[in-house]
Amino acid sequence: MKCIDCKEEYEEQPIYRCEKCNGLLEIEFKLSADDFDIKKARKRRFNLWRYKELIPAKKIVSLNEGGTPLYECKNLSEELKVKLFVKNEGANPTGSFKDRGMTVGVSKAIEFGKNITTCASTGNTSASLAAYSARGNLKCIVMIPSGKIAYGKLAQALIFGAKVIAIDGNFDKALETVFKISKNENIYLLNSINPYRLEGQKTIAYEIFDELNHTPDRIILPVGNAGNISAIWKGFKEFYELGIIDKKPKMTGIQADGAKPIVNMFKNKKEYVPEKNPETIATAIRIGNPVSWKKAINAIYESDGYAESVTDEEILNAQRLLARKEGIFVEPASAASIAGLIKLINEGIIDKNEEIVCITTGNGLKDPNVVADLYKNEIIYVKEEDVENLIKNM
Ligand code: AN7
Repeated sequence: MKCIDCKEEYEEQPIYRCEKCNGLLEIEFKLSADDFDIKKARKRRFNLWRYKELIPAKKIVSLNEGGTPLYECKNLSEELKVKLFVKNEGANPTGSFKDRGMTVGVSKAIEFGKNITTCASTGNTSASLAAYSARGNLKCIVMIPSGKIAYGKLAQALIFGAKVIAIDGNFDKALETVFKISKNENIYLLNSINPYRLEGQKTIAYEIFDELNHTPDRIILPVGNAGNISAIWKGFKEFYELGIIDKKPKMTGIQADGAKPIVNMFKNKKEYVPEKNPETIATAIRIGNPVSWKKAINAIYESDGYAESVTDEEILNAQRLLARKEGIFVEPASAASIAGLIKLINEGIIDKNEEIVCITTGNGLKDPNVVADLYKNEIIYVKEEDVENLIKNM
């Protein structure tokens, strides 16, 4: 483990920040082409553990995560005049990319001899941690912002048997609270500040190359706590260092207008300032003080990428567009990537014919209420005897 600021190195151990300067930690490999043979990996089953030589954990707890589909979106590509792929992370076992981090993180909790896991969450992290903890026979405590998590995610945390604590306050407040309880030595903190989580999530990059056989021009994804953009960038950098790829993509992060501290920093070339009262319909990314902001901003600058924000209306329009043009149903936060794509095309930041992979991070079924409310007027109520007439006039 290495501090991204002061570069202090640590043996593997359950710590979350640099003990010298409080900086973020990262897992560093000394990589050489002899350690990992992509041809050999490709003969294995298509899931995250195909890349086991590059993952610093033993596969102790798994639900067959990763190996998610990369869809070529012909209809939207034609409409938007780019070459668009969607990597649908909603196809993971609990319906979000968080499962990639949790198979590694919960395996690590067991390696470190912990018996309780915890996290603060806007929903998906808690659903995933609860599932992997159940499978690993660990107790699990999750802190959620009261009333502000999507119904499907809450249902998951509850059915998997986590102790669900609803905090009167937002995600940022919940995160402060779990930091305090994770000083207890039986407890392992599995928010994305935990660098092992990112070691699982970086495999999104590996898989994109694995399926395309080359690097796309750009990756677009929603940014909340900023772990995933950092993780995916790390994955591409590692494949580059290993000589597997000779080009890296532009990392492009999308936040919601009501929760955009990283976009503000990028666009105004200013210091990082947290957003005190984050607000958006995309509750997954309703985060005002993203813990990994520094890793994320590094990823954006190093990759010549971009950061943009979108309105709730743009998010909901993109959610509908992706569903109706491509048959892919994603939760609002995930639709932010498509909304961001459209905005950046209109702004001229994205060139025509660019090859782009949008990461749709969570399944649409996570948040059924948003859709049920918006589209309830599309239901056609008729008497049985009137159905035939209605169809004739369609
Ligand atoms: C669907 O579950 O932070 O930038 O506590 O659920 O890596 O935080 C969720 C985040 C994007 C943002 N899309 O990823 C949580 C939580 C979906 C998400 C993000 C989240 P990061």
